[in-house]
Amino acid sequence: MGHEIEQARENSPVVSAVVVGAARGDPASRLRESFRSELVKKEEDVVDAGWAGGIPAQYGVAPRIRVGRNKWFNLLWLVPIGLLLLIVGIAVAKGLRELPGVQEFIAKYPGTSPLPATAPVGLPAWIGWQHFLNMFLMVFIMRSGLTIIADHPRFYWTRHSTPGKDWFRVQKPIPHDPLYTAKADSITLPNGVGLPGQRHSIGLARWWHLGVDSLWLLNGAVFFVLLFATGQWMRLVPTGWDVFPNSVSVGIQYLSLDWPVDNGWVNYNSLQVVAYFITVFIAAPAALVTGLGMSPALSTKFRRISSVFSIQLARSLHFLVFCWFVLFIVVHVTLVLTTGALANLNHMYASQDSSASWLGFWIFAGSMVVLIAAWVAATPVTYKYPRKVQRISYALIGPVQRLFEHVDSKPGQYTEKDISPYFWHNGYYPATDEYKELRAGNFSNYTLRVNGLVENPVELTLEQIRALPYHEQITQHFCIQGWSGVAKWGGVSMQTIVDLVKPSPEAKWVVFYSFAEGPDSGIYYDAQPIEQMGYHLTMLAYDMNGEELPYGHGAPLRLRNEVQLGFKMVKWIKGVEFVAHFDEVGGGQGGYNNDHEFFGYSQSI
Ligand SMILES: Nc1nc2c(c(=O)[nH]1)N[C@H]1C(S)=C(S)[C@@H](COP(=O)(O)O)O[C@H]1N2
Ligand SMILES: [Mo]
Repeated sequence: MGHEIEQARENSPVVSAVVVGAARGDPASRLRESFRSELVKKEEDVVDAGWAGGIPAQYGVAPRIRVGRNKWFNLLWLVPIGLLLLIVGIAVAKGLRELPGVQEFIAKYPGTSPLPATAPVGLPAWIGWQHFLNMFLMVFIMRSGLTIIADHPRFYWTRHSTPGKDWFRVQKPIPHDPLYTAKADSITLPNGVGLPGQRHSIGLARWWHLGVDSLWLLNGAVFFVLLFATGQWMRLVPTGWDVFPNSVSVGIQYLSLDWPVDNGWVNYNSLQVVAYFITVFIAAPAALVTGLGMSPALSTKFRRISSVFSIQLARSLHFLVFCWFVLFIVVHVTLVLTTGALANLNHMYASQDSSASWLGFWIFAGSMVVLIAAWVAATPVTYKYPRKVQRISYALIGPVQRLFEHVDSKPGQYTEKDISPYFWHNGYYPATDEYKELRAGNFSNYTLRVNGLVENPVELTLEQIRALPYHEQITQHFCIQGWSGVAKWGGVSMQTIVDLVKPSPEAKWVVFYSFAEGPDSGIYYDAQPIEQMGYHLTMLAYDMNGEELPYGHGAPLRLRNEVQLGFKMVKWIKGVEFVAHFDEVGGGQGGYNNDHEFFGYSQSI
């Protein structure tokens, strides 16, 4: 139904009520004037106490899981409960081993499945290197991932991010204030845990996360190739059903504290094989797939997949993959160190089968020194050289981000029944007298100025904008912080504006200026590639969910560009300027958050 209206209105001829502002008595020179004089010229180049408007630290609460409708279980209880279960488990396992049936079972399934005759013996040096690189890179991936979570410390199962429907939170319940923002909800992480960890340092955390991810994936790809080229895969992939009874047998043996005799140099026990298999062949690929599942560009392009595998499902599963890795690391390290540490370290770090030599231990110790030094240095170095961190990471992940920007956004539409019952607010509300007066006058004196490198600059009243062909879309919003929501947006397609002003060939970027200032003063703005202005789902909205765009969501006019993250969708727009390049505007990074908080300008993932 909605789409039919949209079609009908889009096919209507351009209404001729559009006139330039000069007709309303404004001097023609104003029409050419750029709002860039209201921007802060400086780009941030360190993170210090005054950074991001001096956002004060705010700590969350202990992690909680929702049980039923509104009961919350504090996960710290898992510590005593886990200890209790361990003690009970040990007692039960010890008892079991007294039973003749269990003894027969363990004799039949001692815990190790035989390997094919062609399986390689021993661990070559490349596995040691890959193991170290994998561990080293994962430290930064996991820490920066925690900082990303801390920016919206809640998980949901559906794309609606409705308060009270979160299944996990590290933050208090959402307050009833209707204008509560997602930024206000963000939390600080204890020093040394997150990367960087300061409250709302998600811009830098994402550079770490995505940049190191690309190295981790490269390391993983090399690992997979070598695994299959050398036959080492046979040691990690279960090849018979007996892996299950053997795993149970190993479990009972471990729990009864009478451990199986292992020879990891030749063959892992079945529980190890299962754990390694899950980690290498399920968890690692799942980390990639669930990570990509959060991309606005890919979710818009592959809307059908995203309808089922929504950003929030992807985000929740991404977090559960993280939990698996944490659990794996804790158990793995504990067992490596308690089941013949010297031999185990010799296998992995010195590629030799010896339980007497200390070589493996010393190489391991050296690698730990490197890891801990990097761990300690990462946050302070990031605060001191944030632009370097950004540049290095952008060199790694930028090509993929730019590639995904060119996807077709058209499939990304939803239907009325998909509209979210709650849509988060975000950003800094406009506080200028100019905006307050306009709002008090119901925006009757509002004008949108569209100028820059165009043939026909215009200044349009809201009435004139409303007279342009109507465009409507039901689409999903992806905030960089992690929440999402679907809404119906009504207004004018950016293509209509482009046709009206006729950009000159030199115009390559389009800058949107807001009435609202950002936390570091200067008005909010964002620059976007001109190519995306022609996308079917790029529009200026003055309606939301069938009503006038509310104050909190950007009245009277806000941008929608559905291949991008939410921070690019400027609210309370007062001007649009076509420019050759954004480096001449503001701090030169392509947007307010880019100048001040190290966000990137191609944020398709
Ligand atoms: N002027 C202005 N526009 C802004 C912001 C802002 O701080 N100032 N925040 C952005 C961010 S981070 C998001 S996620 C969306 C949120 O839009 P909503 O409040 O309608 O959900 O607005 C974007 N537009
Ligand atoms: Mo956002």
